Amino acid sequence: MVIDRVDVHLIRIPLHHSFRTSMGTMAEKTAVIIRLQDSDGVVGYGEAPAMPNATYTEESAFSAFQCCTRDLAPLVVGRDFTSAEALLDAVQPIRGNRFAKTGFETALWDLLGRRCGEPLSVSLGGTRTRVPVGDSLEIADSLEALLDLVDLRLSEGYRRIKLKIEPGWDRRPVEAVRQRHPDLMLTVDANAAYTLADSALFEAMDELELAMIEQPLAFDDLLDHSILQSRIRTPICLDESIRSLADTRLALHLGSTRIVNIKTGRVGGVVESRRIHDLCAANGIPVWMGGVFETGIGRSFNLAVASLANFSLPADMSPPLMYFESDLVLVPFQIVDGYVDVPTGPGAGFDVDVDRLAFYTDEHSAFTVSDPA
Ligand code: OSB
Ligand code: MG
Repeated sequence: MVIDRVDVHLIRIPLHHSFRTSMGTMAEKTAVIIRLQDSDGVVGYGEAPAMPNATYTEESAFSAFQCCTRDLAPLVVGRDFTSAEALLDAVQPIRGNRFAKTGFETALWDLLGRRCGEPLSVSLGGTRTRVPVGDSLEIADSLEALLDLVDLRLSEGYRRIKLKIEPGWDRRPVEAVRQRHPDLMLTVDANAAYTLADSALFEAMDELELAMIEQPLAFDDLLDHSILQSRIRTPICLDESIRSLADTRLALHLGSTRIVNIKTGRVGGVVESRRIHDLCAANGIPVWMGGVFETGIGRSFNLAVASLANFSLPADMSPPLMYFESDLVLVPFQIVDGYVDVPTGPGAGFDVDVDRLAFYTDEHSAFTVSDPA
């Protein structure tokens, strides 16, 4: 089985509303969608769910598109892969660029699963059949608007609420939500907006009984996180700082984090996600599946990974149509009673809407094996 054809699509989908965090305001959904086709005509799709700008990690969807077309596709087309690990070996010469690699790695998982008719969660050894979900709430225009949105999400069944915070929007909104919902599983996410000089703020937050504080400090500073964690009772959960198994080993060694947010895209794919999951499980560190506003394609891989046993906390798994004008899969997943079912179809278990993929494609490159002369 040889990868005969690679298609790289840069997609851009309008949002219903922009989404504001300490990283800035996101105005559109972007991603790179990878389509792999093998010599038997079997097709797999994957998603590199990178943001419009390099504000979350060093990659943007535009840089990921460049990496996919210039660096990765030539290493993949014409090759025969029997496992995701073999593909990761082939792209190993390319440094970093984990979102871009995830596009290819997930597409191969989907293709291999379709070839043998096995759902990805089964291939991975997942045990959960459904995943509890929480929502991530943007920085609101007012306290009233925030409180109304929390009420709405709780009425929709969400099992955890995460508030995006930044300097000037932290103590007051978090206190207001806690006062109104004393028993809610409540978390905050700073997306690296603070420094150790803000320790007093986080010490004061201990009394709000947050389930975790996500990435309070710089994206690349494990040492400061370990110092902050030693000063507060609330668990720190690293997001941006965990790019790999090696980062996770160091963070656990330093005591920089007590919970780990795993995102398939941020860590370079399903294989690395499972390695991080296994290491955390062995060390008694709970993990949960984060998100980067994936389409239904990327969310399906996240759901399969989140079927692993140590994914014990609610995932960021709101339906793409809550944010985007349109999704790229034919059948969007539903939240039922605060849970989303793990897909059971072959591969990642979705069907791509090829017309919508074409409609939202801004740039496209195709690679084929040239026929021998
Ligand atoms: O920090 O978890 C984050 C979205 C984009 C980039 C980073 C983050 C987020 C979210 C929303 O919080 C998660 C989602 O529902 O996809
Ligand atoms: Mg985060």
